[in-house]
Amino acid sequence: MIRTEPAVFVRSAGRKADFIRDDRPMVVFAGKSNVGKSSVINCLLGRKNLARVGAAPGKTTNVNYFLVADSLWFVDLPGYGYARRPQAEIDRWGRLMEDFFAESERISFGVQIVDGRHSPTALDQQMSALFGGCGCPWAVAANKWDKLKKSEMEPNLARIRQVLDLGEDILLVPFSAEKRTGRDELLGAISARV
Ligand SMILES: Nc1nc2c(ncn2[C@@H]2O[C@H](COP(=O)(O)OP(=O)(O)OP(=O)(O)O)[C@@H](O)[C@H]2O)c(=O)[nH]1
Ligand SMILES: [Mg+2]
Repeated sequence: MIRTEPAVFVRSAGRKADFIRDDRPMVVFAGKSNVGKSSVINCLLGRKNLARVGAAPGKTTNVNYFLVADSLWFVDLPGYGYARRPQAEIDRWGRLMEDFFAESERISFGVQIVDGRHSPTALDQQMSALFGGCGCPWAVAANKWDKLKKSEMEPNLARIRQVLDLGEDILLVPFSAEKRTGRDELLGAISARV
């Protein structure tokens, strides 16, 4: 299992010139706004508020880099799909993601975070296609799992797998950043690839 300490915030990049490029493996976290990307990162790293958990959705509009145990990067991508954003900001997000995924050979492992309660959105599907198309190993975390009824669990997992068109080889982890459900499983998957 990878070491998760110490973890430090290093940089917030708003343009490609500021992306961090070095030889350390990069684990990339993506998902729609407010789905809990920052919370999942905090949970994996065993920290309370290293990646800032936003009160207002859509707050993380830059690519945020965290250096873990001096040996790998955790990268918090800006969230997508928050409805009430100005078009200019949505366009900026699109360009930033395009620039980021243009260098996708640098991604050692991708973690797509979806809301375990709901069917994935069209933007979630696009995100899956980006990870699937870039050739990097990746996994999906169905977050906020603590909010599901028992009877919803199996059907929701099946629906997420189907809507995102995940092959059987793609790991889908029920996750709760709040209860730490799925933490060991996801850390294990990351550890195997970095
Ligand atoms: N119940 C529950 N709430 C969660 C969980 N994960 C995150 N949340 C809550 O969801 C809200 C959003 O969490 P963030 O971690 O800020 O989400 P984000 O995806 O980083 O949001 P942006 O950076 O703004 O796109 C916060 O109020 C969290 O406390 C979870 O597993 N269970
Ligand atoms: Mg965030």
